[in-house]
Amino acid sequence: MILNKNFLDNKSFDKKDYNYTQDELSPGIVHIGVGNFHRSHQAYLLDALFNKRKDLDFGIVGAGLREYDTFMRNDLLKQDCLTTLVQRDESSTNTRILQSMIDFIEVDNRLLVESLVKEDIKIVSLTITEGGYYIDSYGNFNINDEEIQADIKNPDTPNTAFGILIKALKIRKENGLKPFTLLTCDNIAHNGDVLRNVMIKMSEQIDKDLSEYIKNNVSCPNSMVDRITPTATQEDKDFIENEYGYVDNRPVFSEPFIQWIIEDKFCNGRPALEEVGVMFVEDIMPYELMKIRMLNGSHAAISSVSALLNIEYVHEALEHENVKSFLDKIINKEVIPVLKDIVDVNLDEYYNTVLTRFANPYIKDTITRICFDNSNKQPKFIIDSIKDGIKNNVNVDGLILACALWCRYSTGNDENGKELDINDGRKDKLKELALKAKNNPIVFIQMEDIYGNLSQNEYFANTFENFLNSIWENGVLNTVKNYNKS
Ligand code: CS2
Repeated sequence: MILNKNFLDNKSFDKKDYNYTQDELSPGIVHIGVGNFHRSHQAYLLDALFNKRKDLDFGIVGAGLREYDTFMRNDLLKQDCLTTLVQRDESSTNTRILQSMIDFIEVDNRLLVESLVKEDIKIVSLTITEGGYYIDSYGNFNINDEEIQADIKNPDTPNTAFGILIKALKIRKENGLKPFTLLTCDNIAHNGDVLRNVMIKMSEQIDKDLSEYIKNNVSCPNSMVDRITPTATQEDKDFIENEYGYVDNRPVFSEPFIQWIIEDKFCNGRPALEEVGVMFVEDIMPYELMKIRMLNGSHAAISSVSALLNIEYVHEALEHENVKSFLDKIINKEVIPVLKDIVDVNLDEYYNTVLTRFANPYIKDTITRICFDNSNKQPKFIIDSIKDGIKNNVNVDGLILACALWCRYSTGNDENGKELDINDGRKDKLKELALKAKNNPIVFIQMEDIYGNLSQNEYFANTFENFLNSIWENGVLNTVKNYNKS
């Protein structure tokens, strides 16, 4: 039996814990990019709020633009848009059926625009990945990108998320409706400002008045989102079937930890998420820097070395003495010193929490997941820390070693010749350059779209070269050990 609306007939679930039904919700949020993270995070928190019988007019409608979204939509519609969320650590397994999503728009750009112009939609939230914002390595919007240009030339038949949002805002304006808030939930520093900039720059090329209107009326709050959410495995699906007797084709397994901090700028109302622990602040910058550089930065720092050492899970990476020391040294000596004057939080404590979360073996977070799309993650999670470290005269050798390890990883094979499962849109280019870099290291860091002009920095270029040479001559483990000892 597939999960469905009558799930409360299942004896495993207690009616007392479910204080609302999907039928009581009405659509208020369209979410673009319904993956695991959206469901473990935003959908979970809204479910908690609805369960307090608050703001039932903020039901989530799922949406997407890619083929992946069609599969997700088909699966979710078969189970009435419900999601089983299992939160796990060593002391607890907490299962809840989330009902906060009530529909999923067909993956068709025209239909998406139609949904976005409905008066009830007050917020459009997005998880479209770090690479989805067309920003270059200098942090600028790449307006010359082909897809963006195509939407600028044909604004009535847009294909990018931003073209679609601009068209919808235009129609709302013409129809005298309030605009929606654009709430990005991607791990990018100043994510709201980045999105706002894309919307303004792109609409300027389409319709100047509309662009002014967007600038003055649409809010794009910055936010910091956090919950580690690996992809569920077949074993996880089996767990649900064996434990509860139904099939969820899209269950979500996450850690118990959750955090969402948002700037309180909503142009068309918002749900009272503070009632379920969301923090609303005036300035998000310190929190996002802390999270992106320390948590995502830690993932990015250990990703390639762990893959090269044949480590399967994040918790196992932390059990590996040399990987753990490598990470400790990077965070304590290279990342925290740059952040400590900016962030008014105890960063040592924060790092300890990160380590405890990474050590959770019950969520089985894979090294493959944290290696995914590294070419979009390295710039935001590692290279920004390098640039700031250099500016502040902080030694960033370990972060540069992480770059050299990523270069070695990008060759596609480990030291035993085993093929690495590289999942990156730029995989072929990376491989070509990584192989060339064996004899000529600089070619890898000359990838301007990733490293900006860092290759012209003598310290960066020399250190990268020395580490890469050492990796090829002395091996991955010895190079890391030498850095740890230095
Ligand atoms: C991870 C994130 O993608 C990654 O490499 O660092 O997915 C991380 O697990 C989340 O941002 C946690 O909030």
